[in-house]
Amino acid sequence: MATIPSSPYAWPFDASLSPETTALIVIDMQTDFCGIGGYVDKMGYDISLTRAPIEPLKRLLAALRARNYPIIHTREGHRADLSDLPANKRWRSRQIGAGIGDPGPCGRILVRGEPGWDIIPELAPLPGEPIIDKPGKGSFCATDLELLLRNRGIRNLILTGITTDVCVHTTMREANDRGFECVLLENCCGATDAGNHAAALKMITMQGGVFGAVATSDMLIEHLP
Ligand code: C5J
Repeated sequence: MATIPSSPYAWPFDASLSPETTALIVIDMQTDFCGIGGYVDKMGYDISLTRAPIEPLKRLLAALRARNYPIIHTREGHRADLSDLPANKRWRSRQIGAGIGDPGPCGRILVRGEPGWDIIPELAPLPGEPIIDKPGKGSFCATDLELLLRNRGIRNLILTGITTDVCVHTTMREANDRGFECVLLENCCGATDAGNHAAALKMITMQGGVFGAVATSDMLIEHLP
C-alpha cells in the first residue's frame, strides 16, 4: 500500500500506487507549445513558462521508466486537410496571429506531421510508449485513451505537461469524471501565464480535491514503490 504526500490528501485515495494501477501521462510537450517559432511563441507568450517543466520531466521519466510504470504521451494537432478543426478554433487562433493550419516558422501550425507539432527531442517517447493524437484540449475527446487505460487496468493517473490551465486541466477533469484518480505534478506542468498556472493548481484542491490532488515530482520520486 503506497501513497505520496500531496495536497489536499495523500494520493491516491486508496493507497493503490503501483506500476500495475498507475500511468504517467505527458501532455503536449510539442515544439508548438514550448519551442521557438511554435504556436505559443507566435501568440506572443513567454515560452520560458512552458519550457520550465522540461528538466523535471526528464528526471521523472527516468525514474518511472526504471520502475516500469506505463507512460503515455499526447500531441494536440489536426489532419492536414483540417477536417477535424472546428471553425471557431481556427477563427480564434487567427485572431491572435497564430492561425492553426497556417504556415509558420515550424511548418503549418498544429498540423500532424509538421516539425512544430512533434514532441520535443528531449522528451521523445521510447518505443512501446503509446502516443495519443488528439484534436482537442482533453486527451479523452475523440481518442482511444480510455480504452488503452481500461485494458491495462490503470485507475490512477499522474498528469504532467503543458499547458496546466488548458490541456492538462481539461484532461484531468475528463479523467476525474470517468472515475480515474488523478494527481497533477505542479513542477512538471507550465502555463502561458504564471497566474493561470497557480489558479489551476488551486482549483484542483478545492472541495477536498474536486479533481484530485497536487504534488511535486520530487515527492513522487521519493515515495515511488
Ligand atoms: C492549448 C494545450 N493551450 N496543450 N493547448 O491550446 O494546452
